[in-house]
Formats: sequence, C-alpha cells, structure tokens
Amino acid sequence: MLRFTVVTIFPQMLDSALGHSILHKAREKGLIEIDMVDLRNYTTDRHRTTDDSPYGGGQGMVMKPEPLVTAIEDIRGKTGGARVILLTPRGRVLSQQDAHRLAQEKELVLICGRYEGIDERVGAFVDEEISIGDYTLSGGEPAAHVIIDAVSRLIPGVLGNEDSAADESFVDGLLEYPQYTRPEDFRGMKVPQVLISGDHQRIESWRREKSVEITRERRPDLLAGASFSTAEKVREKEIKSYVYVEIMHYTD
Ligand code: 9D3
Repeated sequence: MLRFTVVTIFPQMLDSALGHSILHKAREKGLIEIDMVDLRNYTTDRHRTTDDSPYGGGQGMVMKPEPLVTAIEDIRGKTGGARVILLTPRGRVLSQQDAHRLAQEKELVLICGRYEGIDERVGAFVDEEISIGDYTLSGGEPAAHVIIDAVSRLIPGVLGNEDSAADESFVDGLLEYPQYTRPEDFRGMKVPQVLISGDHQRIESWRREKSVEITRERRPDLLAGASFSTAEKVREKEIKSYVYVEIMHYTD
C-alpha cells in the first residue's frame, strides 16, 4: 500500500481526475490511497491567504511559506517517514527511473504550487523538487496527477497483470516497437509478414530491431543510455557512434 497525500488549494481539481479507470480501481483494491489536503486549512488569517506579492517587486504572486511548511510538518508528524516532494518547474525532470524509485516508498507527499512561484525557503522543508518537463503549467496539480499515475502503475496488481515492472517502453531505454491488430490489410496498409509468420524468434528480433531504429530516428538521446544484448554488443560501437552524431543534430 502506497499513500499519496496531495497538498493543493484546489483539492476538487484532482479528485475528479483521479476517479477514473486504473487509478480508481487501484484505490478500490486498496493498493494505493490518495488523500487531498486543502492548503487553506493551514492558513490562520480571516481571508485564508496562501499568496502575497514578491519582495523586490515584479509580476504576479508568490506562495507564502507558513501555510505550506505548517502543512508539511503536520503531515510528517502524522505519518512518519513520508517523502515530501515539491512540484516546481525548477525541479529535476521526472524520469521512469524516478517513478520506479518512488514506487518503493510507503508515503509520498506531493506539494502543488500555484501563482508565479513558491517562497524559496520552503525548499528547506522538502526532500526533493520535481518538474514533469520543460513547459509551463498553471500549477502543480497536473504534475501531481502525472506522478501518481506513473508511480501507481508500477505497483504490483495495479495493472491487473503482475509483471507491471517490466514496463513496455523505457524499461531497456528504447521506444516501443510498432504494434498491429486486425484487419491484416487496412486501406492498403499491410501488417508486416513476419508478425503473421508464427516464428517467435524472428518476431522478437524484428521487434528489437524496430525499437532501435525508431529510437534512433525519434529519440537518439535515449539510445545513448540504452542497454544492449550480447548480440547487439557487436554492433554497439557502431550504434553509439551513430547516436553521438544524431544527438548533435537532435536539437535542430
Ligand atoms: C516566470 C517563470 N515561470 C516559470 C516557468 C513562473 C511559474 C509559472 C508557472 C512558476 C510556476 C508555475 C506553475 N508550475 C508548476 O507549479 C509546476 C510545473 C510546470 O510548470 N512545468 C513542469 N512541471 C511542473 S511541476 C509544477
């Protein structure tokens, strides 16, 4: 059982988003628990203020430290050993490896920011800071949803099949191979013959080859960190020197 505690000024925003499909079932099965904590419950003024204008001037508002830190300390005191994560565009970008690491925890506290930023001093009260990518969101709530989803599906039983950890994409650092289902001929586009051959060894090596090819085309940066089988090691130098050149062109 992994418990997520989400601290936000919009608890209802995530409640509706988490009431669906896989995560809903995981909650029902008791494999995960998701608690919403309204940050305004930790304010002490009449207006339940969570933000204020920035020292030094500038646009927008900044989240005040007191409600956030009081919430963090209260939740830490109630749980014991919770890992507290601040969601911020300044954090390290979430990877599949992070998802695996976080799936080992018993209690994760996800702190969502709003406004233009969070008072810098809050950083001293959290265990780590995570971003979900280089684009601007309106707040941390969608990032909390992403983390809950990516982490939960690694917990045995959540996906239905027990080998969830052997996640298709990313597990060996490559993108997924092409998939097909019926019909065999869709508007003249045929399913590759090898997949209909019944030759499982050939199918396996075709898929692996396609994975490498597609990764090289679309995400050469991933290929640099991919793991290769013994047979592929023979070609590894060739693959990796290719990767280097591809990465140099990737940002164009
Ligand atoms: C003017 C500079 N902005 C930073 C790019 C200020 C700012 C905008 C939006 C600060 C925070 C936010 C709200 N975003 C998040 O809280 C957030 C986030 C994100 O925007 N992108 C990727 N991951 C995350 S995790 C939390």
